Amino acid sequence: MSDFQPHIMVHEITPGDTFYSLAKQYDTTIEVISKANPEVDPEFLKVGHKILIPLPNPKAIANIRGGPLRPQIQGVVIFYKVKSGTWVCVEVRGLPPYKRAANGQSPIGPHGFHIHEFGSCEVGDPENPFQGAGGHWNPTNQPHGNHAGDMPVLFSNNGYAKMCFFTNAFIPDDVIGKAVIIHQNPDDYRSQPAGNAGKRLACGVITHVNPIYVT
Ligand SMILES: [Cu+2]
Repeated sequence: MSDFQPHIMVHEITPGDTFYSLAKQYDTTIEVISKANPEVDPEFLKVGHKILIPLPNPKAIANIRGGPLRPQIQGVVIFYKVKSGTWVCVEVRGLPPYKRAANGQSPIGPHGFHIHEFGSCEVGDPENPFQGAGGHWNPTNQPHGNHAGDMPVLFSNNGYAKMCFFTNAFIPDDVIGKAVIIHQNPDDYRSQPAGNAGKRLACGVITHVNPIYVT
């Protein structure tokens, strides 16, 4: 169901860059970078020029499954190690239809989307599922809006959402064994401690990607 591969990032050459140093930074190989940039002479990299870096295999993955409030949800979140951080891609289907705010209730969608501190997707209370995932992953004791686990809201297109974004708040290894949660309501990025994002619709535990299974 996923068409994540291949992903390509654009890198602007800075002083001191070599194909070797870029390969290390992006966790890829000199050969991969050379192939993607056949017109570039690695002996004469020009500062400010842009080259293409095919992303390496993902380092971590979370398979997302809907809970009792929205069992239709399924999807995947993939974490790539890139220079100075992580490139996070998500693809999800089965999100509920948008509902505008009314009678003091928050709208349904766009959907709060976070990394929570515990890698548990046990349903628990079906009226208030996935509480076992705990609160937002917040290793540096920041206010909500700046938690390492705070991510952009998911916008649904008739139930389908797809996005990628960069964060320097963590590398993929940091989030292994934690959980991704999709909420019913938008994250306002200011209410404490969780952005008033409401109930937990879906959950996925983040695990290592075994390189054997990825080509
Ligand atoms: Cu959350």
